[in-house]
Amino acid sequence: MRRTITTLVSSFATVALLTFSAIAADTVIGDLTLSEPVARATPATAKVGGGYIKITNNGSEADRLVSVSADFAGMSQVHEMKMQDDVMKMKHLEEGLEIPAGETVTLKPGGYHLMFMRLKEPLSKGEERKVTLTFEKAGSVDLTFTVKSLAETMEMN
Ligand SMILES: [Cu+2]
Repeated sequence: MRRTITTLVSSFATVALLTFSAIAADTVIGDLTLSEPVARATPATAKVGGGYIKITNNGSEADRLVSVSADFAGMSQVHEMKMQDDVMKMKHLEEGLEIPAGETVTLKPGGYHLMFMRLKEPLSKGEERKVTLTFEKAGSVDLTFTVKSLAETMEMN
């Protein structure tokens, strides 16, 4: 009898742990799995900020991240950053960002990213901010982005 109770208690503890870790769990929408949504903290006077996320397409057809919106920014876009004539340049991906079937596309510093423009207020470390991503096939999804410091976001890979 005592053994049964112990087993019960430990399985309750396991459930509690799983529930707790689910707070930062991946978001699944259609064939896509979205993980580690992070926004970069901004200085008080900054007018732009960046957002990063991992998008995995588990389906058999490509999808496309077509738009992003956030109520803390006047305008949000999907950007690509790359070297052009020895200069790092940012480009608005007007036709969106393709997420090929069976692949993971990572938005991170120095590459693809979400650009929050005309910021209405600074983004501060530790905050959680709602951002909506819209995909051509999977549709729209609201995500909670955790705001991290510049140094923390530079360590992402
Ligand atoms: Cu940008």
